[in-house]
Amino acid sequence: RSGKDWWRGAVIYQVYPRSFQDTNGDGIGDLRGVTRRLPHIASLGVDAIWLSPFFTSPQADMGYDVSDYCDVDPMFGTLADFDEMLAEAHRLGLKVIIDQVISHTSDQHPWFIESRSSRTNARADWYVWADPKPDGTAPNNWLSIFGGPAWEWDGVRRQYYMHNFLSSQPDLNFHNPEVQEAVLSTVRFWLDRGVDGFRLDTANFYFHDRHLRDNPPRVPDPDAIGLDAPDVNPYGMQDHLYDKSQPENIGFLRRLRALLDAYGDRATVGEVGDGPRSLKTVAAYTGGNDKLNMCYTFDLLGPDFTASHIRRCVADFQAIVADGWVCWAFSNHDVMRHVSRFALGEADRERVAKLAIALLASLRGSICLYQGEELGLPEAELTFEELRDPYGIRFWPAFKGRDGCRTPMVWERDRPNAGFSAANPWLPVHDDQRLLAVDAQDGVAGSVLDHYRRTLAFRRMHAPLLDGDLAFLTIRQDVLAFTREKDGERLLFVFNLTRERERVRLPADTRVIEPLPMPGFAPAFIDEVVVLKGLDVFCGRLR
Ligand code: TEU
Ligand code: CA
Repeated sequence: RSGKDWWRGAVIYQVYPRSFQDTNGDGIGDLRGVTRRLPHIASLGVDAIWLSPFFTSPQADMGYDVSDYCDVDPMFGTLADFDEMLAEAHRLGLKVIIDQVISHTSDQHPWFIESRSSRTNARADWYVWADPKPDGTAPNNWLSIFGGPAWEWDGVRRQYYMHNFLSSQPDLNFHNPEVQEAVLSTVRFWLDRGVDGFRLDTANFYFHDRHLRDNPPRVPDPDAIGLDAPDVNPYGMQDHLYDKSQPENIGFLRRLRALLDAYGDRATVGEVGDGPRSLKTVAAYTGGNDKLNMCYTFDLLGPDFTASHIRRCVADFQAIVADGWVCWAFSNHDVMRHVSRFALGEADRERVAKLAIALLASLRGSICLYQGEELGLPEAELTFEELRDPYGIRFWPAFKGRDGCRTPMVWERDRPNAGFSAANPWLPVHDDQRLLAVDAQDGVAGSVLDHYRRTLAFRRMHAPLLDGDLAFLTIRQDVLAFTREKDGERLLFVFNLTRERERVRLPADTRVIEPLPMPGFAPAFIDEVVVLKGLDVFCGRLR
C-alpha cells in the first residue's frame, strides 16, 4: 500500500532483531540478518515491518534501555547496515517502522550521566528528580512495573529519581521543554534517514503528575494469580492516576504528529496500556487525526479467546474511539505466544493458529504479527538458568518472564539452531520449534505458513477488509458474527471460537449471495443455515 494513508488497515510484521537471524556467529541476531531474511517477510504479503530496538544500549531490558538514540549498537551492526536494510526493505515494497523508546533512557545515556552529576548541571532537570520525605523515604507511593518502588536513591545528588521500569531506565522529564526538543530531534534523525514511522514505546508514560501526588489504592481482584497476585507484584493494587497518562501528553503527541506530517507518508503506532482506562486514553490519543495515527492496545494480548471477549473489545473500541484507528495483535515480544495462550492442548494448536489469523485479518484496524507466529510457534519452556529477562528473573516462578516468546526464529529444520546461528544462541532453540521451521512449511499446502500467506492475500483482495465499516450481528452469545462493508460491498463473517460444532441460522434480513470461503475453512451452508466445526469461520458475500 502506498500514499498518505498506507497505514490504515496495514499488516505490520514485528521483528525482534536479537532473535531473528545471526550473521556474524555471536549467537545474537543482527541487522544484516534482518536484511538477509527480508524476502521471507515480503513473501507473507505484509505491508511493513516494525523493528524492536537496535540502538546503542547496555541491554539491561534487551534494548528498551537506550544510551544513544542516533546510533546502532555494535551487537546489531552499524548505521550503514541499517541503511542497507532500509533500502532493501523499500526495494521489496516494505515500509519500515522503528521503535522509539523515549519515555525513559538507559542510566548509561550521557544525558542521565550528566543529570545525576549535580543539582546544578545543564541537564539537572531532564529527569524526574525529587527530594526525600522528611523521614528519608521516597517522595511518594509510586511503583515500578518491574517490581518495587518507582524511586531510586542517588547518593551524589542526595535525591530520588523516578523509573516506571528498571532502576537503570530513568524516566525523562517531559515537562521540561528542552527534553521534548531533544527527543524530537532524535525522531528527526531517523525521519531524515528515511524510516516510514515509529512504534512508540509506552506512549502514555511520557508525563507524570507535576505535584507527585500519591496514587490511590485499588481493590485487588480476589482471583488475581501469577504476576497479578498482590503479594507477588503490588503494582496492580494502585490506581495509576498520577504516574502516567497525564493531560500534558496530548500537546506533545500533537507536536510529534506535526513533525511527521511535514515529512509526508509517515505514521506512528503508540503502545497504550492504561489499565481499565485504556480505551479513554486511546480515544484521546488517536481521535482528531492530529495526534497518533494508531494506538496499539493490550486488549487481545490476554488469555481470553472467546466470542464475547473479542466482541466486547471491538465494540467498546468502536463506541468510544469514533475517529481513531487501532492496531490489533495477538502476540508480541512481551507476552506468551498466542498459540500457547489459546490452545487447549498440543493437538489444538494448528487450528488455533489458523483461526486466529483469519480473525485478525477480518477485523477493522491495522494488525501486528510477531515473528514466528506465521509458523504457529508455541511458547518455549525455559529453565530459570536459561532466563535473560530481568522481569522474569525477578518474579520467577509466579511469572516466568518474556523469554519464552523471544527464543530464536527457526529457519531450516535440519541445521544447527534451525539456521538462526552457527554459535550457541542467546536463548535456546528447542526441538518442538525446530520442527516448525520455515523450510519445513514453505510450499507445503495446508501448513500454517501457507495459510498465513493465503489469508493475508484474501485480506488484500477484499477492499472492505482494509478500512470498511464493521457492524456486529446478534445471532448467539457464543458465535462472533459481523459484517465488513465498503462502497456497497458487504461481507459477512461468522466465527466459531468454541471446540463444539455450531449450527447457525442467519437472521432473516441477512441474505448471502454466495459463500466466499476464507482460506482453509469451508463450512457447509444450506438454506441460510451455516454448520461450523469447532474453531471454524464462514464468510459470505451479502446482498
Ligand atoms: O512495554 C510496556 C509495558 O507496559 C510492559 O511492561 C508490559 O506491560 C509487559 O512487558 C507485559 O508483560 C514496553 C516494551 O514493549 C517492553 O519490552 C519494555 O520492557 C517496556 O516497554 C519498557 O521499555
Ligand atoms: Ca550477531
